Amino acid sequence: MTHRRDDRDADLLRLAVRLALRGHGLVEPNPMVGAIVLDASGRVVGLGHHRRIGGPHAEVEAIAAAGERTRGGTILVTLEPCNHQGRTGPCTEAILASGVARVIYGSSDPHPQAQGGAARLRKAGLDVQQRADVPEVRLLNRAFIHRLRSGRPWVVAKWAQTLDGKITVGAGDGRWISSLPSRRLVHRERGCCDVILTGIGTVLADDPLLNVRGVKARRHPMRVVVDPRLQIPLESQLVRTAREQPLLVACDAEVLERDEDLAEQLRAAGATVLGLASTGGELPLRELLERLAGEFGASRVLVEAGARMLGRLFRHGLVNEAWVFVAPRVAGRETGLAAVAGATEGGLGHSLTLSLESIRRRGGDLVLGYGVPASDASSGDNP
Ligand code: AOF
Ligand code: ZN
Repeated sequence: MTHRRDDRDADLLRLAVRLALRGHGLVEPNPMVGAIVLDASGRVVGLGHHRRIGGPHAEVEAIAAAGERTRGGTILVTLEPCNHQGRTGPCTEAILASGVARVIYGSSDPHPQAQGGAARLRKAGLDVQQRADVPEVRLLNRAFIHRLRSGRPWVVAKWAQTLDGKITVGAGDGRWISSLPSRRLVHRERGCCDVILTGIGTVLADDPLLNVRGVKARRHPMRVVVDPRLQIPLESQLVRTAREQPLLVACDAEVLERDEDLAEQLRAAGATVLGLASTGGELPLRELLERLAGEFGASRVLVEAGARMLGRLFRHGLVNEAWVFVAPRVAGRETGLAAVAGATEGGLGHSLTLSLESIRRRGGDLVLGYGVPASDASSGDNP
C-alpha cells in the first residue's frame, strides 16, 4: 500500500472509511458510507456516516454537522453521492444546497437508480474528482459492489486451525481450538451477518447452535444448513432453537418430495425447508447463495463449515474473504483433518492463492484476514 505523506485528500478519505465502518452490521444491504466536510480554508467542520437502513445518508449528516461553514468548502465521501429519491432525498441536491465547491469521492455507485451523482454535480459546475486509488476505500465498498454486480451475498469463510493446519485436535483437548478472545471476535462478526452457513456434516459431528453469544448482536443471522439428504435431527440444537432464531434447511428437491413428513415436522418446529435440484448428491451452492440474497435479503454470509464444504465453495469461486484463526497448538493425532479439502479442480501442483489483508492477535491466536482475488471468487459476470 503506497502512502504519500502530503496526500491530505487520501488521508481524509481514510478517516471517512473509519467513520463508515461504524455502520457495519447496521446499514446492510446498503453500503457503509462516511463523509467529511471541510470549510473554505480546509478545516474539518463536519463528520457523518450512514448509521442505519433508511436513515440519513453520510453526506447529509456531515453537511448538517458543518452548518453554515459549508459555503465554498469541500466534501469528501467514500462513495459517489447518490442521485435518486430513495428512502431519503438525493445527496446531490443536499450537496448543491450546501454551497460546497469541491467534491472528492471514492468508489462509483453501481446502483442502477442511485448512480450518476458525479456527473450531475459536475454539470452544476462543482469541481468533482474521483479517488479510486485509496485501498481502504476499495476494501470498504467491495461487498456492496459485489452484491450489486453478482446478485450474491458477500461470503466470508472462517475456520480455526492448529499450527499444522488441522481443524480437529486429539480427544481430551476440549472442543475449542481457538482462544476465548478469538471466539468473541467470531460472535461479534456473526452479529453483523445475515446468514451463518454450515453443512450437515458439521451439524451431525458438533451439534452447533450458531447463534450470537456474549456480545451485542447488530443482527440475528439465519442459520442455513446444506443438507442434501435431509438428515438434520429434530433434536439437534439448531432445530430446537428454530423459533428463536431462523433456521433454513436446504435439501435435494426429490428427497423433499419423498420425505414430506420429515419436512413437515421441521416446519412445525419453526424451520424453513428449501428444495433444490442436486447433481451427484451435491446441492447447487451458487443457486443457494443467489436465493439467499434474492428471497431472504442476505448481504453477508459467514461460513462455519467443515473441510469439504469449504472446498466446494472455494472451487466454485464463491468465497470472497477468509478469516483464519491459527492457534498455537500442534494437533495430537495423525488423523486430524486439514481445514479445506479440494479447493481447486486440479490435482497436485494446483493451488489457490489468496491475498493477505490483515493480521490481528486474539489471545494466543493469530487472526489472518485474506481476500480471494476476483478471478477466483468470480464476480458473477460469467455464468
Ligand atoms: C450516498 N450516501 O450514505 C449512502 C448511499 O435505501 P436508500 O434510499 O437509503 O438508498 C440506498 C442506496 O443509496 C444504496 O443502494 C446506494 O446506492 C446509495 N447509498 N449513497 O450518497 C450514503 N448510504
Ligand atoms: Zn445519498
